[in-house]
Amino acid sequence: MTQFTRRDFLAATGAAAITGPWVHTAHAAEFEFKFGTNLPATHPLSARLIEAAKAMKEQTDGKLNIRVFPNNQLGGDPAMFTQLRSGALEFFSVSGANALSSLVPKAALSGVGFAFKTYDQVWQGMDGDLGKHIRAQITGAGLVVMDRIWDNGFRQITNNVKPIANVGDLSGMKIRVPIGKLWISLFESLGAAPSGISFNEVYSALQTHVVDGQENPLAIASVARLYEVQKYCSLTNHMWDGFWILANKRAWDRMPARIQEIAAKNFNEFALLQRKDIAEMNSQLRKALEEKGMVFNAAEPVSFREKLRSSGYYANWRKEFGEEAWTLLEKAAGKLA
Ligand code: X2X
Repeated sequence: MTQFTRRDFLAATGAAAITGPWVHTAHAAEFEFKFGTNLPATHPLSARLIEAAKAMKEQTDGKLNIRVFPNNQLGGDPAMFTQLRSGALEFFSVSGANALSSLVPKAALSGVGFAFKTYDQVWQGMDGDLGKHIRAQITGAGLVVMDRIWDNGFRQITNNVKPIANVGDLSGMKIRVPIGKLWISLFESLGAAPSGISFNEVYSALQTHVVDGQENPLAIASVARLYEVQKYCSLTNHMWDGFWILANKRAWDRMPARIQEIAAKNFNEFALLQRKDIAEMNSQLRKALEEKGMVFNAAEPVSFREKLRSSGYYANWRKEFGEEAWTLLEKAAGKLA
């Protein structure tokens, strides 16, 4: 079988003669890149990335075509992160306290337990000196990172055993956390029995009772249908979490400056829309999840913070992150211990 290639086409028609707007769609884009995410296409992280990619394609006359692969289609977070570093994947969104912290330990800084209390504190820190400090570490590790972090949200605990009202209720509970030292340490310090499991395995781990609970913002409990396999939802707000937009450096450097600018501008602009989506969802989803059968309660944070102080959690992480980083976190979130 003979194949009619692009070269044959150009030879047959005479490339110089080709003009007109239809030409853009007839050619492959100059930069065909993949973007992997761990969340379903309906979650604002994936949905807004798809929109951002479309805007970039339009604004570069089709030269940059980023295809978004949501829902762990390219593998779980550890696999996607490996692919990003090797160049098999060009773009990846990841929480700083998740897979990224295995390479850049300081990226976990923004995930310290019971640090941020309000979104004002979060954006002041992450769009300010704290975020700048973290991005410098990420860049130093050889990755490209966009300026604005996208929102995951304040995390809440769901489980099948009982409502978590104070820290004692977590005692010995088998709870899934993302794969990251800071997360394991947080839940161990709170007295629970955490396991690091990548997000693509969470639904089945809950369904088969490998673990009794997990913790995520309400938007994820909703779009990933965790309410089907979880009964209680306790509003702990124990950690704020966000997604850095990362690019493989060799892939990024292949693009001319003009296209890099268009890509960065759109990632950073769509970040603001995505943050708004998440704030709205997380403030409105309680009722919808209650209608699906979840039982909500508000946890009281004082006993949790007290346990973190007395267990040495804050002191240990302060040492781990160093004084400069810790001061930046406290400048944004207030004194921790
Ligand atoms: O794995 C999770 O729980 C998630 C989706 O919130 C993160 O990416 C950290």
